[in-house]
Amino acid sequence: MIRMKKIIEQYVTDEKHYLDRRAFIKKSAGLGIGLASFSAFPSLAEGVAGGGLLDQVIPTKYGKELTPHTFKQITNYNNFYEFGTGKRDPAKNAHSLKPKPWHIQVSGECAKPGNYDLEDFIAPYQLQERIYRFRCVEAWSMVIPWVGVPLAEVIKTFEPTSKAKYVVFKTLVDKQQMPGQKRPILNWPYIEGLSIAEAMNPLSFLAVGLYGKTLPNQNGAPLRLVVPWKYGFKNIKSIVSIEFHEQMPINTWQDQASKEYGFYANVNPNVDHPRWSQARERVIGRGSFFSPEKRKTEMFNGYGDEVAHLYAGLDLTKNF
Ligand SMILES: Nc1nc2c(c(=O)[nH]1)N[C@H]1C(S)=C(S)[C@@H](COP(=O)(O)O)O[C@H]1N2
Ligand SMILES: [Mo]
Repeated sequence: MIRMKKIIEQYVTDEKHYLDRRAFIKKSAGLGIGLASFSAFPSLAEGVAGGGLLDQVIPTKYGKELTPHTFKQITNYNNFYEFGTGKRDPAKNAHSLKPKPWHIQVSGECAKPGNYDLEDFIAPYQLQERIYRFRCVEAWSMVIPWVGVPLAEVIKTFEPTSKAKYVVFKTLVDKQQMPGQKRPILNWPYIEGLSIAEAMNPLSFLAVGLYGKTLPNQNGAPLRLVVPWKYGFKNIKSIVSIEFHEQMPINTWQDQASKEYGFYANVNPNVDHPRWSQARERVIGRGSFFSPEKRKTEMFNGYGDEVAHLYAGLDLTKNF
């Protein structure tokens, strides 16, 4: 119990420092002081995987008006079936994942395929922070302050050919590190994909951290996709493979239940899941168990200005 209390206090402290730091950066920006990054704070020089503070993260315009959920909420209510199907299982079990060293295999329709060490993979890009809304298909939501790089920049580096119409991502398969894979709950590896146009959209993000620190294992360390206008299941975790395909892939949840989950998975309050309404969402940690706080779900999770054009002419009731 005491240990647990210690850990929780640690989280709370970290978060307070983080928020103070943000306020400081905002103020400095207002005064025209050129503080361009978090680099005034000590770097643990641990790189993007290893559990430390991330150095040189620049703030962005994304989500400035949003209030993030706490570190504790974001890291203790998760979906990550490789570690169990309960919401608290990932926090309990994901310590067996070893996010360092980590390699990413890039293959398929591109000019620069290869097997990259994560540090080299991420090194060319400026790390930035984006606060995004996150909406799971199960009708709950959070607000998460990610650190990462725009997916478009990464994709350009690998020079996809004209045949590349889709980007496909795969999660690690390793029964030792991911004990949930000992059972065929899903067809491992977990697979997700985006059209090239979706992947090149400025909102698409590859996260290596949250709250200014490297990603906790339960949130998909060391590298996970973040596409905030889509349901949570598109946000594939612990990526080891990025492939450029000519054909649309069958993503994991479509493979599980194609009548309930499709390829697009755009957040849409007007198209219900066959078993529940998508009109509203339960905001994690707000309200009480008996009377949870709910908010109206927004079309494209509120990111319509940025992404609606991608789906012009597409029947979203059929392409769910
Ligand atoms: N590899 C993998 N990625 C995954 C999942 C999973 O089970 N395995 N769950 C998805 C679902 S359904 C959701 S809602 C989000 C949850 O992300 P979070 O735990 O960081 O909030 O991860 C997505 N990515
Ligand atoms: Mo989800």
